[in-house]
Amino acid sequence: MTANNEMPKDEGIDHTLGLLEEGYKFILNRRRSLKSEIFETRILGKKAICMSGRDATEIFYTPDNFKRENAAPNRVVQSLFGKNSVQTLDGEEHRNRKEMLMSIMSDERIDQLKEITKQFWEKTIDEWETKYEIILYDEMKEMLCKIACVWAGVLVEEEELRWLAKELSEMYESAASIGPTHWKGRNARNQVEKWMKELIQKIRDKKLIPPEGTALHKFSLHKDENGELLDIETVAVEVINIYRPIVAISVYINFLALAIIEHPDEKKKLKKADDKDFEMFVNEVRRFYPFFPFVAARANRDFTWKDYKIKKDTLALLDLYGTNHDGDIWEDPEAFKPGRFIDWKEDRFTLIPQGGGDYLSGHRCAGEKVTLEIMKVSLDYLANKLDFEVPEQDLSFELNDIPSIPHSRIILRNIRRK
Ligand code: HEM
Ligand code: MYR
Repeated sequence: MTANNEMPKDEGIDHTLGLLEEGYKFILNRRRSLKSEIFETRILGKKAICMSGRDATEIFYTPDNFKRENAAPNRVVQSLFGKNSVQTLDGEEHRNRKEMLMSIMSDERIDQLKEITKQFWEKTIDEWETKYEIILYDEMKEMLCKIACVWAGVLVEEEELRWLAKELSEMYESAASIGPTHWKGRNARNQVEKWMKELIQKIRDKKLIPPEGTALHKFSLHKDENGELLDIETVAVEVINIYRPIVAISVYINFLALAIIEHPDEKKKLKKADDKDFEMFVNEVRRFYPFFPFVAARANRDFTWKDYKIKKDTLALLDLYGTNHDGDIWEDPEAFKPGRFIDWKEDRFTLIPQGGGDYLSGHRCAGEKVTLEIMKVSLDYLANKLDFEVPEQDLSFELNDIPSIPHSRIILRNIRRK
């Protein structure tokens, strides 16, 4: 083979419709039919290469191979990420911004977050015990929004909190939608950014002083690579980058509940679980269930991979869902088996529901530890500390709905502490 090999092609004029129809399996289906971990396609009228699997993930996250400038679709920037957000930065600017984000992720701050999460679970259960039934997804969005507010450093009134939880969830629920749903997300971003900017202005004017070490405190005072304070809009975008995804953990908590409902044998094993057992279960939920489908970047230079030439600026989509379901990496990938992680040698390029590569310096999710810890605490409550009934409902979820959430949002009835 020479480096001039022609890359396998997804024939046809445009495959946006295919993406809408096949959702999370769009890349995986083509990887299988074209028998290649890399292929070319056309989406939204543009040429893109799709990459999947462990080697692809390593290439994608090797520093300087890919850049984020001009990579994410505008609709995703306008709803999910925010303008000039860390997700869209490269080089020194990214390094400085990422350092700011990671400065609130110390072990001590994560331990505080675990404590806050436990306190809110206890409070929320008190409320649930007075109710006939609850919709878990809706309850979790509000509980996680409260947790985010306390952890990030600013308390808000109950009514405002309900509003905030709704707007933040619309941002991630609408990111991949078209039409009115998508506009809901853009509108939500505009509203929350406005609200957040007022809060940050008060902090800068010393009318409000959030506790030291919190996101609001640190980000409001952070200096960029030129030694300047960030503009208020950018601070708002990055604080929202903490609040919004914490609320989004509600989707994973729905999948945790679904997993224990559908796998009672696995639930039983959690009775005497230690941290490692909880982590294995949580990792299998993050591997198995769909959430973030793929990430986008552009080639930062001309290079050759697997004998295919990739030209500078080519748009590339890395398949997160497909890599998590890759039979070359995972034995029996379509089975839900937390036990597969018992001897797992941690690999930054295989379990990639929240991106791959280096946690501190690359674009990998800044909130992966936050997600793991909130999920572990929540799993202990759902599996071990509560009794509930699961009334008849539609627990199914769609692989062509991005993000996918079980249809019933999970209704639990007669909840009692054990
Ligand atoms: C980036 C997924 C939770 C903050 C990402 C990326 C993914 C992801 C796929 C992109 C990786 C890349 O661009 O290569 C998720 C999922 C979550 C979650 C599925 C589950 C709810 C969180 C939480 C936080 C957070 C809880 C904050 C507390 C971020 C930030 C980035 C990011 C700031 C941008 C990192 C960068 O570009 O350097 N996440 N995430 N995420 N996530 Fe998360
Ligand atoms: C977050 O709020 O950052 C975490 C969860 C987001 C899930 C969003 C799912 C839709 C993303 C579509 C992205 C396409 C990227 C090119």
